[in-house]
Amino acid sequence: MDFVQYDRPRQTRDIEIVIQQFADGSLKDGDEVKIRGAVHRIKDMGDFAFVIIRSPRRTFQCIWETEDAAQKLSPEDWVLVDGTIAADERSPLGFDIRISSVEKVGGPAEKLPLEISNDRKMKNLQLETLLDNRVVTLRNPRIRAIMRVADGVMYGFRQFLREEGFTEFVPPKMVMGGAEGGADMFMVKYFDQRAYLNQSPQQYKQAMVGVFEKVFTVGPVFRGENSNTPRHLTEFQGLDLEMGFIESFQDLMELETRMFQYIFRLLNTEYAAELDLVLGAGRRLPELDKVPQIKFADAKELYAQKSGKKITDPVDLAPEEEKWLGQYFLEEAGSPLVFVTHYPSVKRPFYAMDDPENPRYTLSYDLLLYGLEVTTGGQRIHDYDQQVAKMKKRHMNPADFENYLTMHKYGLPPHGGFGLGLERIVQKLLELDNIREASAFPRDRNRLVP
Ligand code: AMO
Repeated sequence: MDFVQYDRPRQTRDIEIVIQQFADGSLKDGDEVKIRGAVHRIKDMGDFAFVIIRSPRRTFQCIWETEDAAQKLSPEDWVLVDGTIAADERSPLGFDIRISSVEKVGGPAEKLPLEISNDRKMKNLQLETLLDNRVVTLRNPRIRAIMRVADGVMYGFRQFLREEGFTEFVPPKMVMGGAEGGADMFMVKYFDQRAYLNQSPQQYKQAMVGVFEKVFTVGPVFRGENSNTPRHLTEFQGLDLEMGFIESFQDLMELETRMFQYIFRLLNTEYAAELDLVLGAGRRLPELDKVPQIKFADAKELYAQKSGKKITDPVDLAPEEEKWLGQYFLEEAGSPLVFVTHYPSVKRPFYAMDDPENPRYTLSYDLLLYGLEVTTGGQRIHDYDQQVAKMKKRHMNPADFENYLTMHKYGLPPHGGFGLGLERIVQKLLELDNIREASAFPRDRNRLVP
């Protein structure tokens, strides 16, 4: 019988290990090393060449004493390199690698349509061109650093919530209807009936409160947003959580503040190289200390008062108003985050709990990050009769929501939660003009490829 031999020692060829060993002194000038990666760029110097190799998190320089390097290798060749350490203080790693032999194990069948190693040329390209060629443009060090930061935000979200005692679950993506209003859902043919792509895990995260009390989920959320704006995708990654036994929706804002503190610190430490590449050398995210909160109605007043403009829409914040509020609290409180609380009931879904002190408003909030809404959250109605009454007040037929109401019928604790859009967070943290830059393979009104 054959068995899988899973514990044989493997040669990693990992440059990160070489760097560590050079730093701790176990590798020295002249020692043999083996590494792997993609050929990022070749600089032919006549009787030798600089070969820049790209590994998953960096690019580094090798020296190849050969006269025809550019004939033997081309950009995007995948190579196994044997060589020796050539200590050099001018090198960012403290050493280059002198190549003794190269084995090519993969490579392009055609010349690349873009010079992905040329940052200047890449910066001048239209976003659509970058997106059309995403399979290769994602390999550009700056662009892939954006995706690594997205990894960091998801990692921080999951890690933080686990430490807080939350359990991860996976909701279905194909559903019969929506909880957010249902207007902008994508329909799919489901055998001989209609199904929709879920526009939020809302119903499922609430139901899971009855199972695990504190839950979260990370996954795609679909919105048939017809508008092509710099902040909307038709498929985005939702970071959603829900928790039971809250005393008030203030508990949610406290949790979210600590969550952002955790994510910022994680990015500043473990993702520093990526922040250097995207924001500029040495730039880090601010230490979050005090995060302001303001009631929706007061925020409207404040904007009108300070900007001298009239309140046109009393129940919603326009993008310019969000931007202005973000700037105001950044200047006044030094905070990139501001919670806007007590949104008007008419603008919130049927599940939002109204404020008993003033039922025109809800116990809910939006969180702005540098002036863009990145979160919606709040306390939900957990009592069956109260939920049915609110539906009726809205001229909704509770019978149509029988499925949603099952959890209320059989009992839920007081609870609330919030949902964040991953790409919007990355967009704002990395100062990107367009949300599409924050998605590896964005989906919008006009884009279904690559
Ligand atoms: P909401 O609809 O506000 O709330 O969505 C939550 C967050 O998701 C992000 N977002 C988007 N990101 C990119 N493209 C879009 N088209 C898009 N739409 C929304 C935003 C937004 O803040 N169930 C509630 C959440 C809750 O109360 O728990 C909900 O879906 O960052």
